[in-house]
Amino acid sequence: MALLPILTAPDPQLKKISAPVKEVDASVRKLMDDMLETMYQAPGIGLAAPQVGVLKRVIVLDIAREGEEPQPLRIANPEIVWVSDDDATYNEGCLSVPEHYADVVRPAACRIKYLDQDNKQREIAAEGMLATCLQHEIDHLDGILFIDHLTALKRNIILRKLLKAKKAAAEAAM
Ligand code: GNR
Ligand code: NI
Repeated sequence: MALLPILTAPDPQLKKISAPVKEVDASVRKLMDDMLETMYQAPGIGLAAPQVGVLKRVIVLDIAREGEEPQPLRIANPEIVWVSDDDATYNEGCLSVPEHYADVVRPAACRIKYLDQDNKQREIAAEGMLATCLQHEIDHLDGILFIDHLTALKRNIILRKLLKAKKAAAEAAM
């Protein structure tokens, strides 16, 4: 296993659309395992391949709480096949938008069709935190960050702060 560097906004890679995997083979399984290790270490409850610079439709999640049995999910080519009419609001964060949090409204429940780590077609029904997190991760595969669900004003305030922090970090490294 290996830790992968996590890209932060603004970064053009995070705006790109990722490509489906042909099948979940050993190399995709290794990517999933490296992403899980990176996610646990961050720590985070989800991670999408484009966040580590890999433009493939692969996501991993684990919404188990600390002290609970880990429940890693390895997902390729996720497709939302149903969303509920009712919405839910969660205060979201993102490893690619460090230290910023905002309320995002999304469908409260959803059903996702995907390929698991054994290349097997599966479907899951999700609600609550898992539904939010799945939609957040699938957004990443289409170049969408949670800040894209905010007003342009709020988004630009956050992006300017992130850019400033990046410039300061680059300056400090010289
Ligand atoms: O760790 C994460 N926490 C989180 C909290 C609320 C809604 C979504 C998330 S996902 C985030 C990790 C991440 O950036 N995944 O892309
Ligand atoms: Ni994210």
